[in-house]
Amino acid sequence: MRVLVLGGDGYLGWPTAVHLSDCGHTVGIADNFARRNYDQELGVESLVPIYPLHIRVGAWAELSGRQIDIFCGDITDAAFTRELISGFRPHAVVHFAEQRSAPYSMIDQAHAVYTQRNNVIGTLNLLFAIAEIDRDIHLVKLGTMGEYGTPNIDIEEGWLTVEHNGRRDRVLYPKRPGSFYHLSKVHDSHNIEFACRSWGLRATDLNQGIVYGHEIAATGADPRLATRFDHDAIFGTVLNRFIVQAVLDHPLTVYGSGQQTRGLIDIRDTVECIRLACVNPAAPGEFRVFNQMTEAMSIEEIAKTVTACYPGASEIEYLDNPRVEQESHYYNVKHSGLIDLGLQPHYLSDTLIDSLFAVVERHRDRADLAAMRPTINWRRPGR
Ligand code: NAD
Ligand code: USQ
Repeated sequence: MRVLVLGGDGYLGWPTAVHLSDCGHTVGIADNFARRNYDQELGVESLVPIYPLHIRVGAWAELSGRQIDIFCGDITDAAFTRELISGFRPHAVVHFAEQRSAPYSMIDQAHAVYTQRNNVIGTLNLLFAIAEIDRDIHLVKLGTMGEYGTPNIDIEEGWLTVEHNGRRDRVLYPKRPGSFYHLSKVHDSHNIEFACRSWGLRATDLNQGIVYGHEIAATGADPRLATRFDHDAIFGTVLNRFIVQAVLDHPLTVYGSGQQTRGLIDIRDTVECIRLACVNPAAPGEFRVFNQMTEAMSIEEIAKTVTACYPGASEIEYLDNPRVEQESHYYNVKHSGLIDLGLQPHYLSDTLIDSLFAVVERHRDRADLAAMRPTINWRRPGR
């Protein structure tokens, strides 16, 4: 297949592009390098050094004999997006190209507006380009488990059958997201469902949980292929942060009571889920939703798992929760769609955690302890 990976220079986009190429697909990457610019803006950087995209692609070609095309540009530019799709003529477009940090979207008005503008307009441009150029192109879009929030009923895969006053209908699952970033994904989902219903597009919305891990087999082969590994309080995600905190002898920063539960997924499963979605496309007109997570854990359980595995001393610090989120809630998520397509999940294990401790140990001198404490407060917009 010809697969275009939008946001292919990011934490997940890069290993996904390599995995798809490794599996024999013809891959193109588009990116505007916004993520590298947020590092400049925030004065932080990936704990693991990352190489410029052309070096990564060159190293992959050297090792595998496979080329990946690079397209530099911003998908909020409609002309760029149209030319990208008409020039590459993909069978599938994997869309990672969004601002993905909840705290970043909550910094102030400008960051909330930037996030929603970047994410919603980029996706709209893509929908229009696909509708104009070839409605058979399958859109594989990264959504998030956070679109649903933490409702007091089971979370279905995107759709809910409702009975009301004696009548029955199948409706999009009600959403109660927890940040302007998570809201941008809800707006995307509604726009994509409308495009499928109106124009007959085919789309898969992957409501992904929090990703942890660093390497997949193919990117572990050469340091030039490494993907990013963030540990700061704005872009670092919880499990990866806890690993870094344990190694650096910094207390593990549990927000609130830590009873809030989240869906998790290993980065090796992320790239395989994307491949499975691409090779098993949605039908014309279908808005298909999968919950892309493999297990659920409370934040406190994650912290205790990390401290139990760490060979040295490590402790947990319970901080006032800077976010507005339920800490004690029901959480039961259906996530069988990707398993039915053949996913064989990796569950969080001691071996994986040990290998992540080793990655952090190798790069511990690059860690920034000052960036570890949360500075963005949901209740106090603006700084
Ligand atoms: P990332 O920030 O590392 O990667 C996103 C990439 O998209 C970056 O390289 C960035 O430069 C690029 N980009 C952003 N806006 C763009 C634009 N307008 N035009 C072109 N390129 C643009 O993020 P990630 O962690 O790799 O996440 C990828 C996707 O997966 C995101 O949509 C995110 O919401 C979703 N997701 C991530 C996680 C996670 O834990 N990392 C979990 C669930 C869902
Ligand atoms: N948390 C802590 N301590 C920390 C960091 C986070 O207790 O040091 C808690 C948060 O309060 C929250 C949970 O851990 O309850 C998850 O926070 P996170 O920063 O790891 O993840 P989140 O903000 O939800 O966002 C991440 C990605 C985002 C993706 C989302 C999937 O950045 O792109 O969409 O995970 S999900 O959470 O399922 O919506």
